[in-house]
Amino acid sequence: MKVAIFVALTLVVLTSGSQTGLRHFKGYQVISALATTREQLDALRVLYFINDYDFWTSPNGLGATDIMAAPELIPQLVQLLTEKGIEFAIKFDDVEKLVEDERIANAKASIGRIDWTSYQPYDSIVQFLTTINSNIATVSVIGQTTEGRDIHVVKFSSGGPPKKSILIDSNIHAREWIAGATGTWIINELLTNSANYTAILQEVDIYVIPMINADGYEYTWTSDRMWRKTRSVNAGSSCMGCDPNRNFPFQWAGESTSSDPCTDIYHGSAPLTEPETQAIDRFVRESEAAGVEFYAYASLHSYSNLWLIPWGYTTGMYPPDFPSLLSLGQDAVAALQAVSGTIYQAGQGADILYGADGTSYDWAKNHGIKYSCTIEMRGNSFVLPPEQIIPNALEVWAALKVLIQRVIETVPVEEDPTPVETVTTCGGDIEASSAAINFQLDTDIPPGQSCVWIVKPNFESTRVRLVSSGLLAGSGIYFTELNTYSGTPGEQVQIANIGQDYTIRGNFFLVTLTVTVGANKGFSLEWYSSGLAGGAPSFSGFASLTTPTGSYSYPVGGGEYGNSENALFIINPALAGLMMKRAFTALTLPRQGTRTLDVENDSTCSYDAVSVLSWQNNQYTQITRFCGTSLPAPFNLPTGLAFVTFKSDSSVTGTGFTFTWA
Ligand code: 0X9
Ligand code: ZN
Repeated sequence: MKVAIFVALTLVVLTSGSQTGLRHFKGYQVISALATTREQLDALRVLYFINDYDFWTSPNGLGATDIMAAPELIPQLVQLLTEKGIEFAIKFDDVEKLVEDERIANAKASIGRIDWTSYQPYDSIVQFLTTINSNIATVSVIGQTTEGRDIHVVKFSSGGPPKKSILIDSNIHAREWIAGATGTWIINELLTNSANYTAILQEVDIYVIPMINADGYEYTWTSDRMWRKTRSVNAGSSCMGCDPNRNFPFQWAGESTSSDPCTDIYHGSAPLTEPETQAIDRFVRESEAAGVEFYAYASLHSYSNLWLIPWGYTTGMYPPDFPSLLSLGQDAVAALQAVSGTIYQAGQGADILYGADGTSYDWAKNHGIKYSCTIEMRGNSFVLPPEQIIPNALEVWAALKVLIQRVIETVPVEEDPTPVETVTTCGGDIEASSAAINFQLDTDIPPGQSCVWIVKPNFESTRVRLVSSGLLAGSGIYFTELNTYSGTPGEQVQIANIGQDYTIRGNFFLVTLTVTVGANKGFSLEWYSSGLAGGAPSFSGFASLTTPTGSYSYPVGGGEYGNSENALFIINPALAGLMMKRAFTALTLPRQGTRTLDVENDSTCSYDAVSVLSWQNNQYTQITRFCGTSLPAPFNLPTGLAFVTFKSDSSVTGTGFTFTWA
């Protein structure tokens, strides 16, 4: 009896906030607000940037957003939601209880003896790492946090020269405790069941950084359970910390992050201001300098049950190999679900969650790490009951094993020794690992002529070489990468010098020949793809429009267009014959029969959009982009060569559009 009382008293001391300076959440609520219109979403975004509330999830697309509000701010939040007609539900009516329950559960568990039935403070994690003694694991320190805590990496390798490598990190965000617990669980799994991983470790090296934001994490234990950022000091502000997942140097400081140090999405005064983000950046670069090639990067976060794929900085933008990343994500979440039925969704980060600039996974992808992802693990809050640590780890590990397997299967391919296909026509659709374009080698090409070839190489890196050319100055051949998901042109290279190698990355190119004045003759060029498999680009609609005047309607045959469409229509009348072409005078979108312009409307056309890109000054320039139901005024396509792209997002459709040219 006495013993029981003693235990109870100890618990009170351990869990009493006032004794330890812990932030209280008495009366704090988490309100889940459902934006069903763009106007409602905009109202939530205004709140998001004001910083009165702690947005546990950010408002971006339509759907639910979790907002934590202090008791005194709840009435005005409720009033605003009601005024805007935003449906809401109280998800947690007392955050204090949520946090307190977790503290009690953890206090019962044996701090210091890490067994994944409780969460562990930083020191306990370090203790676990320092006891590692294994011939497949090496622990090293990759940097120190602002407050001087070591950031560790554990390398798993069967030895020998560097193998294809996978990097997993945890707890970029302090309050996402399940991340660090999963990171250490993975380390323990690889150590204690090493026999199961012998074959894997013959093929790859695995690096795990189990705790990046150690200062923030420690702070969540000692002071504020809902702390997200680092603990750096911001000059000129009393607010501390930077969101490390907005501090990476790709798309840094865009519109979905904040320059206010007091917000939870503060991007820092410059990219990589934080020692924690520097540590990752430096670790990757130094490893690469030592011969390591990272094929995958997985950043563990919580919550929402999502497998996020780049790009995350904005909706509708996709890396060229997005199809292969998406198919991996879908396979990974299927394997995850098979473990105990937990349902995850895989998709582009901004499309399925919200836009976030300067994130680690976008940075990693842009740096060249093929399979880069962010995993938002289980739960409906940052407080996941400790008895779910192991079930969560088991399913996430199943997903990560799919990732590892994909890396094992991902083998760079060498170039073909000679082109496997030869094309001699003005324009064409060339889907091959290599090809030669031999166009009018000995015959004149009339001034004004243009040709567009669609090139789909099967591998991600394409080397182009001009073998011979009779083109005069002013005429040119250009390889323009075109992103099949966003319909936007990427990198463009002019192939001008005979014998020079030009290397360009992507899965889909428009190859454009423009001939201006004089007696041009044709050319011969070859291109070879190599490296990693590209992932087949696909269009939901495609047309090559070569008549001097015409009209084209989409969807062909009427009805509504679908969700997630990406269509491409090339307007190049010169394809019809080798004659001087009339310049376009107008491209209009008239009503045709019962069809009007009808594309989901929003002020920036970021959901569904028709874009027109005209070839001028030797590049494809977007000259208009529209949505809604108001027809744009007619416009000129000065060179007579253009393309129209159409894309739709994952909800709301319309009856499409018609355009004419003359
Ligand atoms: O906002 C973040 O940094 C991540 N979510 S979290 O709740 N763990 O903070 C998500 C970043 C992933 N990318 C995109 N959402 N685009
Ligand atoms: Zn996070």
